[in-house]
Amino acid sequence: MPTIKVKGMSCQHCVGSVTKALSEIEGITDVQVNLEKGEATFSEQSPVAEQTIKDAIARIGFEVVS
Ligand SMILES: [Cu+2]
Repeated sequence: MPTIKVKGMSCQHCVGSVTKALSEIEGITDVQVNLEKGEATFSEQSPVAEQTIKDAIARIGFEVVS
């Protein structure tokens, strides 16, 4: 499963926002966000461009760091 590092999450509300933003991307399912690690993992049902993920996260005020 792909794992991304998300910068800026501080509480369960942030986790909810990131989970929702990722889940809404076409092709992404099974999103799991770990607040302590600052990580999100997910399944890709179809290939998703890295930029699409970065944009979705940036739109809600967080940053994907790699
Ligand atoms: Cu928060």
